[in-house]
Amino acid sequence: MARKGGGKRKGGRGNKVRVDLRRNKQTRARDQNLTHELLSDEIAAEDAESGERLSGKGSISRRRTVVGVESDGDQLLRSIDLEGCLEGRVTSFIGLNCQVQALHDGRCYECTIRGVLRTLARDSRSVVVTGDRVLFRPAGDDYQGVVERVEARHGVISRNSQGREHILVSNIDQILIVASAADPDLKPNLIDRYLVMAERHLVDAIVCINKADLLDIAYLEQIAAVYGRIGYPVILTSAVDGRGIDQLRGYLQDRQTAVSGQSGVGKSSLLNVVDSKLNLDTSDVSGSNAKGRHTTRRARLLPLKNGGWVADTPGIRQFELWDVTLEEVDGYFIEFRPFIAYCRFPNCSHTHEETCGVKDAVAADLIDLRRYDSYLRIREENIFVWKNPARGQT
Ligand SMILES: Nc1nc2c(ncn2[C@@H]2O[C@H](COP(=O)(O)OP(=O)(O)OP(=O)(O)O)[C@@H](O)[C@H]2O)c(=O)[nH]1
Ligand SMILES: [Mg+2]
Ligand SMILES: [Zn+2]
Repeated sequence: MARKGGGKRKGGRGNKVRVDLRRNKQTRARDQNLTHELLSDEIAAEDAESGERLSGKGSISRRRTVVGVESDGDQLLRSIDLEGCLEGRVTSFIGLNCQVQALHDGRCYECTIRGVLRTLARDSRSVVVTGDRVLFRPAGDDYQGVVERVEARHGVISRNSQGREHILVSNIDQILIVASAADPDLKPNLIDRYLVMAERHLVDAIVCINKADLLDIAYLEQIAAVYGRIGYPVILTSAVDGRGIDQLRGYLQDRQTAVSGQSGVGKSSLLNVVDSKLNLDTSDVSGSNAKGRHTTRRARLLPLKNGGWVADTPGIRQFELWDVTLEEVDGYFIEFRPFIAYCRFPNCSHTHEETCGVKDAVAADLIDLRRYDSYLRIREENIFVWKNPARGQT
């Protein structure tokens, strides 16, 4: 299906980054290769002359401008001597350490991250994230290691966190957007934001309205029908009475799923019912404002007994979209797409213009009025925060 927006990011090669280079006390060939690959020829040549190498260890010795260290997908991908490295998947990440599961035998390693990866990353929060595929070098006898390379990411769940991209999880096929019928209240606009993000990253989305035991089912079915008509799978679930759980299990089987939504909607509770082995922490929503307690603190990738992986993610307070330009938003409301062709102006914002296919479709009840309102809100609320310097947006 043709998509408006959502194209490749600009930038990548040729970006200049000011970094701290570290003096290396080791002289292994690997580091020489790494230096050569990571830096421009000019700097590599200088390093070779001066006999300096790059390493994650040692004290900071100087600052240099590094050229071309980023590739599409925000990854640092340069070949290094990979002898002795193993392939793995990051199952959780905390501070500067991560847990990596080796692909070949499923063993878990506690890994640090090669210093140069940290140094060159635009945002230290995203050097390595849960779900990443990595090459790591085992070290010591105790299942420890060092992440040497992070493979290109696809299917990320990310948000804007104080002007930076916060990637919650990577390399997923689909997102389960969990909302709750009550406690906390159902917020369809939040579902719509997640859907925009899913469309932006070409990730499949399933809408899950949990705590269906707490509210009139007819009302919930109405909301669910809106998403169903657009083409998104929708499930009404309850971790308490078990409704919808078999269906949910079916959706999760053999897929890589990020489970996201506000704190307290029951993400961890649902996963515990889907697979009792997971045994995730849950806790009551607090007080009269029915806010979640942020029980899940970090994204963790968990294998399901029937096949597939889920990433239980922490509930987030505020979900601001990252790297979605104003002009792209309509393309991410997928039911708008057929009607955009009838707008008079190619850059129609579907707000004030007179001849507008989208507004006509809303008037004719072909587009749900609440979804259209959501579109307007997302445009208005985020008009000042959608900035990705790499894409040259203002
Ligand atoms: N009535 C009802 N309560 C539920 C249901 N699912 C979860 N709860 C309750 O909702 C509260 C929050 O559940 P959690 O599973 O911790 O929510 P979460 O989405 O993982 O929250 P964070 O980890 O903070 O993001 C707990 O008290 C659960 O018992 C449900 O289907 N019905
Ligand atoms: Mg949780
Ligand atoms: Zn229009």
